[in-house]
Amino acid sequence: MKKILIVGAGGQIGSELTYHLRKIYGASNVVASDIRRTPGITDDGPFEVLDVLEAQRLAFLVHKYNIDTIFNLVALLSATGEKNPIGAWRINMGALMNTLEVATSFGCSVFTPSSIGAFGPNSPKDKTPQDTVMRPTTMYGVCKVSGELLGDYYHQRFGLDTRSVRFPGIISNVTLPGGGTTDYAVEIFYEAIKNKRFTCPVPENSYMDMMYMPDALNACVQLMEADPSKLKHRNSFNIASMSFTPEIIYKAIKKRMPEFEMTYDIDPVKAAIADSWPNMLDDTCAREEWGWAPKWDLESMTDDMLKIIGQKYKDGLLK
Ligand code: VAH
Repeated sequence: MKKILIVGAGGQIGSELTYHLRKIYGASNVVASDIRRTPGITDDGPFEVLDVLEAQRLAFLVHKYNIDTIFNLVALLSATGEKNPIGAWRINMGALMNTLEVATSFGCSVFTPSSIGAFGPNSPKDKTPQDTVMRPTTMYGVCKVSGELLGDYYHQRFGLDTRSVRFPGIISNVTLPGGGTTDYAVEIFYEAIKNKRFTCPVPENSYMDMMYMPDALNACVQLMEADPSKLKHRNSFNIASMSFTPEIIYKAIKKRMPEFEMTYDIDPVKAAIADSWPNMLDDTCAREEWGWAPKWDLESMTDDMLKIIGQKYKDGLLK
């Protein structure tokens, strides 16, 4: 990777991936783009306003910056997708199709994340295999499975270098997620510090795969830098690091903040989505084919999140 374009750079992953890639490859070699100017990421490197549904502008930017790798992070997430399924399909698949077509024209490599949301209630729940039945019951999941199939098709049919990981819920402390079923696992930290209480929308025994952002960012780079001859899979790799329920994360925080209290006000849409997803993925293929090895677990992530978010409130960066 030498000249990178991030599409959807203003989101939860994109905002941190931009900084991460700029540290590795040099700020001028990583072009951030999003549908509107995003404070922060426009500061220390090239930024372009891009509605990725406009294929001609995407092609113009790929040509202008001589891009060789595109990270397509544009997605309406699971819960939002259920409120606007047509919009989710149009945006998620429109962004991907334009990315694949432009990348094929210019010979770029493409990274488009998939998700644990690509699995459904008929997929094995525990140690979910890399290759298994995938019948998701959300529009987000349908988009993710379709995206995986399209990524492999463009690789097999046109020789495009497409790669992808099935992200779990990602926990981070820079940009809040929006519209996801796993967002509670981020919001709980902010509420614990700010209000010492949290009302959880997901049932107490809903296991879901989760991952701390630093591991997610490393996965993006490691996979895209991997030796293609070693890849038996491409779209998309199971990756896993931790799996927990709301009760488990509540107890981890309470151990550190005894005054923290949590109640439940279940969101039926999020409950149904969480119930349809796996408990924990089997990530053996990612470990064997490109050396995936997460560094963060529940305890270390909880310590780091409370420390960083607590400091932001102390410094007045959060209200
Ligand atoms: C969501 N955060 O909840 C996203 C993610 C695995 C979950 O895809 O929709």
